Amino acid sequence: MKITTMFTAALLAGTAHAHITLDQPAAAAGSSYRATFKVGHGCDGAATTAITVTLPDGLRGAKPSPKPGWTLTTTRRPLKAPYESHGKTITDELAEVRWTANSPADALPDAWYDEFVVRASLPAEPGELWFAVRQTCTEGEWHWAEKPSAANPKPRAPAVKLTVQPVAATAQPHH
Ligand SMILES: [Cu+2]
Repeated sequence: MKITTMFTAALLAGTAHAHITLDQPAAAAGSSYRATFKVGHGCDGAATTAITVTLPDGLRGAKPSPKPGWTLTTTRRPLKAPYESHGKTITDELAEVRWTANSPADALPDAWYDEFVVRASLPAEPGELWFAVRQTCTEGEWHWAEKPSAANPKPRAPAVKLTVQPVAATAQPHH
């Protein structure tokens, strides 16, 4: 009886416990995508003071949204394969975005909810993109960076997955 109760509780926690996820976990290849990272809780009750997102390869023209009360910092990395855009050769790309609360009063309490946004163009090829997210709190942190595997299908701190879908055959022509 006790074991059954614990198992049920764990299952409920698994569904109710939202971790960090995307508002739109799937989008069409080649589309302009608004990656909205949903932060539903802190670290074991502690308030969130920073969110750091590592972007996967393959996005183009990624731009983070600033947030009132949070300082936005970014790092860039050189591209393995530079490309042309608007008549310019693009040789580097956004690698990491960090939002840091300006003061304890700006931090996100465990009981509150907020969203952090990066806009980017998705790759032309369908597939999976994985974002690693570091969630820093007043005490402790989460590093959402584990990819599910056969050995560990439900990691404790999963990375954030975006499914890039094939463009539907019925899609409207580009205009
Ligand atoms: Cu969670």
